[in-house]
Amino acid sequence: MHYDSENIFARILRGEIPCNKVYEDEYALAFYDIAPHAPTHILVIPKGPYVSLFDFGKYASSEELNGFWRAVSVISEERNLVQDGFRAISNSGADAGQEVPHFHVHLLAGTPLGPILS
Ligand code: DGP
Repeated sequence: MHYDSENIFARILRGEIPCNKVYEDEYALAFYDIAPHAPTHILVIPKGPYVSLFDFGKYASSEELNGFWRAVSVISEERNLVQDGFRAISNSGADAGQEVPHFHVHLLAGTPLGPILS
């Protein structure tokens, strides 16, 4: 796994670039996407240096995995995404169009999102 420590989310984690923070704990940081695709569009990223969903699942410790996914649920509940529903997406690699090489989960909500697989 090659991790570019100058990617934009690494810089946000180090506080070098501001973000509109939604949530932070030991394992995860969440903030609003700069170019939202839904009324609510939150990005959740792990604190550790993982490029993609694949790398996160392969290399993160059980504690990091648990902490990150627990944070996703905490955020979903705190931001009232659960009742009406939300979509979680992670683009992994070139064919998925991943732009930022630090694993992240998009949480989209606030409107009927339509079918994604057809
Ligand atoms: P992806 O294509 O899955 O790698 O999505 C990257 C997302 O990151 C994209 O929706 C736009 C968002 N993004 C890129 N740069 C910044 C930034 O500097 N701040 C914030 N808040 N979001 C960013």
